[in-house]
Amino acid sequence: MDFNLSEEHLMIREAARDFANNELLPGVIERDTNQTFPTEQVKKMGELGFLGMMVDPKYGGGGMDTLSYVIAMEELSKIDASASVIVSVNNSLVCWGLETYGSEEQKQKYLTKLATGESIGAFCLSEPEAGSDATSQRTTAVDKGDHYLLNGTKNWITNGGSADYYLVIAQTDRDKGHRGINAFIVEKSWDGFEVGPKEDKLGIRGSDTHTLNFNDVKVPKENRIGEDGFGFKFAMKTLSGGRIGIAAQALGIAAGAYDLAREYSKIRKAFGTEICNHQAIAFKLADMHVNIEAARHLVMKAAWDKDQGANYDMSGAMAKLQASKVAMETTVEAVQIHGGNGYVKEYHVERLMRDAKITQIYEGTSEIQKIVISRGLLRD
Ligand code: COS
Repeated sequence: MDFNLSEEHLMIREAARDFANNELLPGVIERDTNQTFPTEQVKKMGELGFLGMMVDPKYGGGGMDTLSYVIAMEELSKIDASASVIVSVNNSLVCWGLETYGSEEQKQKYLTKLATGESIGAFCLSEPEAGSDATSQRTTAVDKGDHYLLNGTKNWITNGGSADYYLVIAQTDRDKGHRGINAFIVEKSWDGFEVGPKEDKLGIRGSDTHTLNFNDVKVPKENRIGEDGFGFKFAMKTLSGGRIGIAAQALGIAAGAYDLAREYSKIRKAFGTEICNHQAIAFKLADMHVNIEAARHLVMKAAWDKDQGANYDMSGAMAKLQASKVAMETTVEAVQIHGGNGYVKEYHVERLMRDAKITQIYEGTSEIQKIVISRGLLRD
């Protein structure tokens, strides 16, 4: 075993850290307050290769491994989780799904633009009545010969208003249950596609989350991903990798809050000394550090599993379950260490605390991760 990062991984960490501090930190509070999508920052992340990190260079990607991706996700998320979720969705849910299961034509037409950040993608599985219970898709895609007719509503879609291309999961044959579900590539400009209201969220307020409506949208047959009926498995397989990205995001939120709390504890004085000299604070820092380091090992193990070609359903779920719990606990403690200042936007930790909560909900709630883990444990 080797716990050292390679030169290349260290360089990626440095590049992501620099970008986060120089480009994401300025204006992060205002973007959160005003729910402003980080358009300029996303453009730059595309230029630097953060939006298609793992995609084969022949499709415009960085050709990197999953470990590189989680390292970058951690660094970006320390500063701006709204920006990092855009990175995560585009890399894990959209580019990976297309590269792994898309046809050559689909890759040439869509992946080449998504991997470079020229276009942005969204992943549309959740519905008003199909969140955790993902097989209960109400959106329909009726087979009309040379095209499908898509009708329905998708909810809580990250990049909902800003994406160009949408991977949409829909039911084609209800009698076949989950085996009658398909996944499609839908273009924003198509007739009948409508971006609905933007959500006013607790956290990750810079990312743009929308309801989407599909009213008789004609989707050409060649835009179906994989064989007829592959859509549910496509969604599950893609989400398994997405969960590693969100686990890395949660890790970054926790690590960012810990960094701020530690620095603050070294300058804030109470009872005649810096508060880090009080065990009440020092022990909190010790707990935070241990929890973060343990979560980091789970995140890296899941990434390593994926890079080895091993099954990562369970390790990804474990990483997300634990890292999101640590993100929540650590950010609450970081606010506590900051005292009154922790409740004030200027100190960043209140935002990180609000941002942390979604990591226990999206791409599978913590309860869903426990289903995946426990089924995995009891399978044999
Ligand atoms: N990879 C490949 N196939 C998978 C899979 C995976 N990770 N997980 C499930 N499947 C397959 C199963 O093998 C099964 O296929 P077969 O019947 O051919 O064997 C099929 O998918 C249905 O699986 P299952 O019977 O386990 O479905 P359930 O309805 O019990 O649901 C959970 C399984 C709960 C794990 C799934 O619905 C889920 O992950 N829900 C959460 C969805 C989610 O993350 N929503 C957030 C939206 S994105 S922000």
